[in-house]
Amino acid sequence: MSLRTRVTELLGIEHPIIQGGMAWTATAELAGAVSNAGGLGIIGAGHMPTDILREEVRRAKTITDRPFGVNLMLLTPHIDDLVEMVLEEGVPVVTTGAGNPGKYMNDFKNAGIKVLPIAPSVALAKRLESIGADAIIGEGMEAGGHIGELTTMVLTPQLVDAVGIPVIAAGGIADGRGVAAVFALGAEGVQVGTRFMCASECTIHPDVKARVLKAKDRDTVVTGYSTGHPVRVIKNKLTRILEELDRDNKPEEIEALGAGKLALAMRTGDLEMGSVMAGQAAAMVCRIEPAAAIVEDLVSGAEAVLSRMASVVTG
Ligand code: TUI
Repeated sequence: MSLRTRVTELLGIEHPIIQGGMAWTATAELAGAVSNAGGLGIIGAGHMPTDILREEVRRAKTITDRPFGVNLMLLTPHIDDLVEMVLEEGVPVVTTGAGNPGKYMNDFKNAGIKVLPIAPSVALAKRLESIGADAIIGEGMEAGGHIGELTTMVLTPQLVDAVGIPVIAAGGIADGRGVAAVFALGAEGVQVGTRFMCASECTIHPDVKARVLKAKDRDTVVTGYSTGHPVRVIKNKLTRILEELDRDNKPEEIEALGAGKLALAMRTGDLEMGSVMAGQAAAMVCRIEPAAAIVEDLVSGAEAVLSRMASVVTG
């Protein structure tokens, strides 16, 4: 059995499982391993310098012959250079986050790149469909990192009703039950981030993996509402300081204090003053295992739930 949808068809992949393009976390090793396992691996660009991202893209090409993608974080100041590099390197798929990729859409389409923007709302998804997006990634606020306002449970069916292109659900999905649940809502694919943080091939600091494994249901918090770019992270000393600044409505100080803190967490393993971005599903991640085992578990778990549900229907 396998899960075949318009998303597997569109992307030329075996399973409709897309790995979230997490900045400072999703490097060529992880993306290549997910693509080799039949999903779609994504390299997270974040604020990465253009030449370093180019090296990541080239390394991914040596790890996998299968399609992979790059996530472009549209708030980064040198985004135009990153886009140009992605066009030059012939990256097959681009996902975008933290903004509207409209300005680049024609260039992506002319280069034959499949474009999967992340949208946290219906209005933005409709606009993106009208300018040529190939699918929409609807990300609920259960997700880690920069988030919108709506939950996956209410965002997904509204997106499915609003657009004709496939919807990929993201936020709070960490096992086959989550995959089956969003398929029930009409999604044709999933994007999973947090669980892939604990893939063996993920190159983040081992202390961060250990922290995710230890996470309980209420261990994440959203900070930075006053900046207009709220982010979900695991609670620590940094988030306690940020919450106070949020209460005092000091967005500039939050931006200043937040700079460089994601790398501090993911690369240095600073769990107290680093920004340990992870979704609510961190509490559901229980082991470190190869990316291929994660893809297999998501798919076989979803298949088991979906066939069990079909057998409940009688008459
Ligand atoms: O982008 C993400 N998650 C991220 S980006 C990131 S790096 C960062 N660090 C500090 C501040 C901000 C970012 C860490 N995690 N997810 C996708 C996502 N996109 N979530 C929300 C959005 C979004 C928000 C507004 C997409 C479009 C949008 O459009 C506004 C507009 O222009 O209409």
